[in-house]
Amino acid sequence: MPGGNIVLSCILLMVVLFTRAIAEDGNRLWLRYERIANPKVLEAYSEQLRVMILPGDSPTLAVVRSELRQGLSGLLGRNLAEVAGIAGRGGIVVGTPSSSDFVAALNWEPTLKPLGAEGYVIRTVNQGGVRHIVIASEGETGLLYGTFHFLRLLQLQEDIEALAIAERPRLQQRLLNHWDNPDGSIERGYAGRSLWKWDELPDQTDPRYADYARANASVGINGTVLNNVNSKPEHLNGDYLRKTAVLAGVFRPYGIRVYLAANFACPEKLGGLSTSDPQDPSVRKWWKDKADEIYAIIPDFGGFLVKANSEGLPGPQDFGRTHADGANMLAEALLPHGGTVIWRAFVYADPKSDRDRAKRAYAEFKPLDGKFAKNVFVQVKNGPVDFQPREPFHPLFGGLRKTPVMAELQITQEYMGWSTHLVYLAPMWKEFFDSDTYASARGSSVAEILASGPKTGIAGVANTGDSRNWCGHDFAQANWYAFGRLAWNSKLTAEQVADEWVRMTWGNDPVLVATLVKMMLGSWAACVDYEMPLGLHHIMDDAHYGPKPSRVNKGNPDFSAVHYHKADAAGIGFDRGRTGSDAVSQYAPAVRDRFDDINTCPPVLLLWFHHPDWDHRMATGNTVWEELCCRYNSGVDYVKGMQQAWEGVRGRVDEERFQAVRKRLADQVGHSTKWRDTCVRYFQSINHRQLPGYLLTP
Ligand code: GCW
Repeated sequence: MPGGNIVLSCILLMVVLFTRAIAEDGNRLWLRYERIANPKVLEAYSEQLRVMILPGDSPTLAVVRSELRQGLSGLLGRNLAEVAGIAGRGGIVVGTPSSSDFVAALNWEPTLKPLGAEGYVIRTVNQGGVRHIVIASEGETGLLYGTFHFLRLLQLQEDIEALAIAERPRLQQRLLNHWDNPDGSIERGYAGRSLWKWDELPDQTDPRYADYARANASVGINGTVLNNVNSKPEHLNGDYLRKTAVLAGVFRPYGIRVYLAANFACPEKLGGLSTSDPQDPSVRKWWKDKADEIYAIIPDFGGFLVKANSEGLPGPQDFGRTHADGANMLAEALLPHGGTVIWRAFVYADPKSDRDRAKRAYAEFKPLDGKFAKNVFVQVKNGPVDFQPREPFHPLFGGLRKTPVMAELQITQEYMGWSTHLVYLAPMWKEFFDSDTYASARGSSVAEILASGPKTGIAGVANTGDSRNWCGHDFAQANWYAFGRLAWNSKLTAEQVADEWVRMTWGNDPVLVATLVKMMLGSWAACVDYEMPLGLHHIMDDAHYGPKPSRVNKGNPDFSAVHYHKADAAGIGFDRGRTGSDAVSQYAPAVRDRFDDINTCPPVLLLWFHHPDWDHRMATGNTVWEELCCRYNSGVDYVKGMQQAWEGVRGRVDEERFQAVRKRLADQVGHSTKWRDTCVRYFQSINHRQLPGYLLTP
């Protein structure tokens, strides 16, 4: 019967469309706004949230309105009426003292002013027996952040009966650094191609640009460096600037400023000058003109990020000048426009200057402390080598006392299993923030140092790409989220952040939440253990993915694994103590002494700072060799444990993401096993010790 076929086809089509509409491909990140399943919570919220008062229609307010509508209709399953005034119905009021009469009448300026344009309050206000929730700020960006905070409370199903929240970011500049190239590739990117479609810009804008900005705003990220620090001069030509201006326009309502990585040789490469010497008047003029050109089309341009005299990039030293000379020249060009120079300290000159690469950045930058212009940041990676699974904090934190220092964290997992391994990085970042530099008697943790002084900031090397779920691994989204949350407030715990992220991304089912949070919290320590335990570092292969402890580079020790682990028949580890490379002396005396003494050096950094005998007994009672084997093995066991735990949540999460994560966990088990076996066998071939029984099974 033909009619029957048509009906059947229609039904099939609807099924297909419906399934696609609810596709759980991770694209919605932590902003899913699923309808609240708990009837009690839903009822309480519905009671409280009847109307919405949000006067004004600036671009940022339009974003606030759309977010509130989308969030509330999703979470509550109904739309809130937007009304002009309170009329006996409780609701939500959003405004600055100038956009909203209601807010102005509250006379909250004394509270709002110190919170600044990005800070906000969320308070329950009782008026005439009716309760309202007021989100107020001095600035519209603050309203946007407050709105996301409020929606987060609902996503977490928090009690919203009597709210009294006041927030402000601890750091001013909270940036993502994209290592994206003009050809669409991403250096160390594992989630597809670049989000920026340079060939389509400026005429076409991908809807994902706004989605990207929205996700960043939801965690308080307020700036983005669009291009790779290994920067091509063309990024500053007129064509690219016009494309950049379009992106800046999309991001602006979300409180996000655009920055560009600048190639120091631009005056020669783009401008046709015969030099890029920062002392040359024509070079200085070239940069001033370039800054004027940029600000004419991007009035809120953030500034330049510069990698100079590092890994083959040009820089002021090519002309016999210092990093400060180079940075200050750019600072001078940006200053009239309010722009910032972010100058990277990731340099490791010539191994002949010092065999220990970990010391070279400090050696170059410490003497320049106090010589940088006011609108310059020095951007320092968390550790002194290069985003290794675990490093001690970089001695420039605390070392640079008169220079604003911005921390650079790596969200993309260059050395930690790319987007194949589940590795939640917040515990690592917390360890870094909490490290005491002893730079002064009080307030000397890395977090406190970052937050002090007139200019403060942090950057994270982005892990985003054009894959549907943004980050490749569904759990890698947690690192983007955690970076933003900790940049806003480094006092949050890794557990709190994981808990929030899991609830918003996967659901509020308590079994699910407990399982996923537990998996995440131990995953970084496990990765350190199965890759480079006890302070081992730089023993990976060329791709920075697999193990290669046997790697030798005769020409350059910086690229030799054997140079970093120094395993020999007697022992293992890089002696950086006072009688070794003396890297410890770049730290304040209290830190130096702690690292220098093998008995007080944290065991997790033992082989970073010392070269103990294989039979040296550790606090655990194990010898170094036993401890090393044990760590390698327990790292792999942890991954197997995650795999098992994940099987246990089947049915509690959607099948699509369940399978995607399941596949990656299987790969991670295989790959962590490869790390363990390669490294343990390699070291055994050097020390000829027995393998422990648990590693003997085939
Ligand atoms: O970690 C290393 C990476 C390079 C990177 C460099 C840097 C952008 O392997 O890919 O280049 O650090 O941070 O400049």
